[in-house]
Amino acid sequence: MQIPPFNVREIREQFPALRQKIYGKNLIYFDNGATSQKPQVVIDAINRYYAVENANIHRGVHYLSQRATTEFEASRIRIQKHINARKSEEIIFTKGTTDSINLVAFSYGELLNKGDEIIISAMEHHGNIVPWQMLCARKGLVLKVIPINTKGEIIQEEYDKLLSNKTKLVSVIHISNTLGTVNPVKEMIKKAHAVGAKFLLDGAQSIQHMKIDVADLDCDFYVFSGHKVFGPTGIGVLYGKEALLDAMPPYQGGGDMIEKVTFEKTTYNHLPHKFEAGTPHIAGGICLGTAFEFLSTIDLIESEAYERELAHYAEQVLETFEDLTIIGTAKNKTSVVSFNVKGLHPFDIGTLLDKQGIAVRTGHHCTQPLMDFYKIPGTVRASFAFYNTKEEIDFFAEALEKSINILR
Ligand code: 7TS
Repeated sequence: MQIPPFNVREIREQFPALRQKIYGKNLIYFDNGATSQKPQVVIDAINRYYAVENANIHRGVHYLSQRATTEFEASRIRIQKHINARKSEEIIFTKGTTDSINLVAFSYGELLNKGDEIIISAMEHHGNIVPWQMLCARKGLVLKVIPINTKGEIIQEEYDKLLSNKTKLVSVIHISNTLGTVNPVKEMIKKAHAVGAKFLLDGAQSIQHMKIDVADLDCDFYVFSGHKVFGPTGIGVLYGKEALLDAMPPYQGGGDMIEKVTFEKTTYNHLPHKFEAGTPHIAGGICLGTAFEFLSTIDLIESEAYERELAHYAEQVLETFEDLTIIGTAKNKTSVVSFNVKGLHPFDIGTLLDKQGIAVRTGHHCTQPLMDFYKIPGTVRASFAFYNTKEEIDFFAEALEKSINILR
């Protein structure tokens, strides 16, 4: 299919949420790091599913069940193709990024032994910290943290020092949800493999901002949430290399994940079903496929460049403010601008921006250790998607100035 030229106006038209007014003001949605808005095709697909397609999957002889099964599995294949996985069996549907990481922490964790080491970075989301802490407590493993510099970049020399033959897994955020840093993960994956460790890439903030190719990256696991990539909430993906997923024990037991059950012994289903116990989020799975169908109509090389330009423009505008500090100044960054204004609390700024129709996130962004590193309670975060515009950033800057004047 020919991808049309990147056109923000045409893309915006597909997102009904962006047309609404909040407190009588045009909505400016700068909270895409938390969740993205949904295009009309995804909303229609959700309605259509529940109106006329609803049935349980992998079990019915009847027409609707077979059709839902076909669509659910077609979505898996669409996602496989989008991220260039070798097989659709390598795509496991989960509830989201957090669920995917917990699955790996439990199941891959079962293969690890006392004294084995796991490495994460200092800029991880709680979802990529706590599951490893729980695993370490359960199995007597050691969690190591790669430090970052004040720009918000992983210190590669420190990473090199932490890697050893004790390292069994490295789990790192691809793009920081708080700082916007794009980590040099391809090189980091190579280094992990050189000591025999596996690599999990937290793609919660990357799949919506760049073309992902898991074969090229050579990561062992890649995880993301459907709701941040223009799809429904409650659905997400764990990509894993087949041999690794095959070697891992099931995470949860129940229907669908079995081959044969007797009271004496149960054998498990093959991939991907081994990791999908119980009735999955069928509508979510199917409509996540629709979200990827939508993504396939967008030139992701162009949109990535456009989003970098938006973030850069926002930084330039914010730098003109007195007493404003941008948190996260990595050389390679995109889509996120976090900041603080001296003497003002992020929450107060966020509240006043909201009254002007602008949605930002304030607080620690589920990265409390990162806030501790910068010795701040939180930030105001504007996070962009390809449907945002420079005009919105200009309006945001005016609104910010008004807010600061009110608070001072
Ligand atoms: N990892 C990263 C990098 C994230 O940004 C998030 C969510 C998660 C994991 C967890 O995703 P979930 O869908 O399972 O909740 N990040 C954010 C955020 O920045 N603001 O709200 C949620």
